[in-house]
Amino acid sequence: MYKAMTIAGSDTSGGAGMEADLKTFQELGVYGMTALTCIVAQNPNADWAHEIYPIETAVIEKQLITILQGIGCDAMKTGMLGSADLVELIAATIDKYELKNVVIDPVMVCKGIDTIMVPEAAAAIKELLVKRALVMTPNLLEAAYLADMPAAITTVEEMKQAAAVIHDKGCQNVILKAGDRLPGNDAVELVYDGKTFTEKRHPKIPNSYNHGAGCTFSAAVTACLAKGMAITDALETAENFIYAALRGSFRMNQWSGALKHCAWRE
Ligand code: PXL
Repeated sequence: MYKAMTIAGSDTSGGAGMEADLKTFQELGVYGMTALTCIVAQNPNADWAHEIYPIETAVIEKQLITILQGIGCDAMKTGMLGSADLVELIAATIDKYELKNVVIDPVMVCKGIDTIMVPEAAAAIKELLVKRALVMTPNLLEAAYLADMPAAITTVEEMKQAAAVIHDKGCQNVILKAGDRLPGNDAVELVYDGKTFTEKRHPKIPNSYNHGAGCTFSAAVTACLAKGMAITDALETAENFIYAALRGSFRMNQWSGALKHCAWRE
């Protein structure tokens, strides 16, 4: 049995965070384990405001020991990391256990809010996790931050510039997700492995809900790496998985919808 670990927050609504990661691991036939970093509750009496309740770093360390010392894993990913302390712990853990299949989803922003949520954690990710990542999956905002670009990324050319800088900082494979944020009919992903820029395009899916799409995509890459797939094959599978989940996405309530994680089987 191949095993994957996610270090992520709980999205109580079930669409993103460790819930998305576990569903994705399960769908792809990989045994999932979690080190929980925070609990996010959505408030239906306050317009679905996301309330974040962090878990103490010492408790996260205990969970990492359970998984890594007690069991072992074939690949890992990170999601919502709320403090610089936690990022430092994760960097030290990657080194201590010599983890190789490391997928860093640099969750820094939440939908609708285009500012970095916890600046100290984001700075620590830039300093400590970029260079330890086999794969990183930033969105446009996160990529601009990680690449020290002064303005928002609005073109594929700027995506390439950002990917090159993030690669120079040590991340071996950068997957920059524009999602539906660039103009035009296509959702674009740019992959850079230090040699070649590969632009991947899929038609935007009208009326889909993409809450949790970033978590799900990076979890699918992680599951595929855990199974020993090469990076290019892992990306291909993750793309098929996420686009099926988006096509099957459904409305949860007036604020949000969710992906259909089992759609790829249909
Ligand atoms: O999609 C980003 C994200 C990651 N992790 C958790 C979340 C969210 C967004 O809501 O709740 C736990």
